[in-house]
Amino acid sequence: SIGEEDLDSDDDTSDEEDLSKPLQKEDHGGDEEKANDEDEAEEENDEQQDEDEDEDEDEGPIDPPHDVAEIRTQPYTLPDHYEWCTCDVNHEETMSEIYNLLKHNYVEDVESMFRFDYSIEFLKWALCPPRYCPDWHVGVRVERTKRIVAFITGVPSRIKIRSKTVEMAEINFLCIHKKLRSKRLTPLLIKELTRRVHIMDIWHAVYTTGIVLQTPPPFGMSQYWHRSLNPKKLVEIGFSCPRSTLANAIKLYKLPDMPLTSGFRAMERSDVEAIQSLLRDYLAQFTVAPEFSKEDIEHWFMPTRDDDVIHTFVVEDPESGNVTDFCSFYILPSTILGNEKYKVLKAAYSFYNVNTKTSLCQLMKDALIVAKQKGIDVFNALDIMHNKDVFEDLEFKPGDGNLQYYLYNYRLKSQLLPEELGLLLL
Ligand code: MYA
Repeated sequence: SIGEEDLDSDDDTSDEEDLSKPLQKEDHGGDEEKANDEDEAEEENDEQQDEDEDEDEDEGPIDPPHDVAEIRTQPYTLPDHYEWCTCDVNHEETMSEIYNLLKHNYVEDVESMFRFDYSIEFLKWALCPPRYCPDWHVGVRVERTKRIVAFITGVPSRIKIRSKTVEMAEINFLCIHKKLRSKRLTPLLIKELTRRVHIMDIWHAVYTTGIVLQTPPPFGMSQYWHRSLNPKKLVEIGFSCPRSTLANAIKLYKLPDMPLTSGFRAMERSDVEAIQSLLRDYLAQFTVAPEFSKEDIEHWFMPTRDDDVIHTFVVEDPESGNVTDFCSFYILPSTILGNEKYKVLKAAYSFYNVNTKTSLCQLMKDALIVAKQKGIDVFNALDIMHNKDVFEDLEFKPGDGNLQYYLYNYRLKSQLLPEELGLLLL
């Protein structure tokens, strides 16, 4: 039987039978799978035809939108013993199930030293932006035990690609229980989510992955850089290699106790419009970037009182009272795998930063200072937007993690450089 602890543990194999058999059977040609394949073949033919028609367009949608009435209303068929579920993010028990699935089975670094540990509050924030669609939070359960074993999500977003605005779904949190890997459940999850997105008359998506996928090719690639805030712990857990002595590292990474910029303070609700306008002007220079409504800004940037999820700081000009700059970062811890002394790596990730008056370097330094005050061990940033400009001065070091950017059903004429990317996915 599939006990709760069995599925939550990392190394248990007692439920192997229950979890894998039906899928293997279906893999070898069950009727339902065949029915799905036929649907798929038909859809692929359509797509190919449309692609051919659009051949000489070097940039834009690949497949034109369909009539929503043509989209199948029934979910795709899962292998025997599994069922789809729509995960209600406002349901505490469901959220703790998803949290546990991800905690034990989501993204790890290449050496399996760390695994993302998205908090429940983080997941709620990430999955419930304005206009979110509950149907796009898709899970797969074992029919008998109701255990969640796979997950994928989408949230709506407006993405500006050069001068065009495209309605999209941002896809994230694709996860399959370790014991159900390599059984081609992923294509089924993607197909079912695609159907649910299409039904809402949305025909494009954007997503990032740590690995390079073949089709479609990525439209952009970026690299993670890391700024040590707690060098002793980072060396002890094997995150950083000691370059010289620990004493030297501590000296190198020392930061002032308080932010340096006068007028630097936590964002308040009354800053929403200022941030929206600063961000709109700033993001205009990038080839691909989100467009945020006022509601979006409030959702994505406003720190919530009790949560350690998103932090935004503004610089309010002491003379004019205007907000001239802001920086933001989100908190995403990782489980440290197999370390006796430390269990959690507290990491902050740079989100969006806009400077008009303060230098970007000083603004980001203040972000490091407040992150350090919050007990963060490492501050991570991608080399997108203008981030690269501050890495050297602020002692960021390049990491071995890359992030690939993809668009679904949209072609760009050439691959973008990191500095042309103005989009950050969680
Ligand atoms: S990225 C985060 C992905 N999650 C993890 O890395 C967590 C740990 N890993 C796992 O849970 C599993 O290993 C996963 C694969 C689930 C990744 N994106 O089921 P399979 C293809 C897309 O036998 P498994 C994120 O969340 C692979 O190339 N496809 O494989 C964004 C192969 O296809 P093909 C992926 O190892 C997600 C097929 O799956 C990925 O058991 C964006 C094998 O399936 C990946 N990260 O499970 C999803 N990894 O044979 C796309 C493998 O064709 C969204 N594969 O090469 C597309 C837009 C949809 C919406 C459209 C709306 C209009």
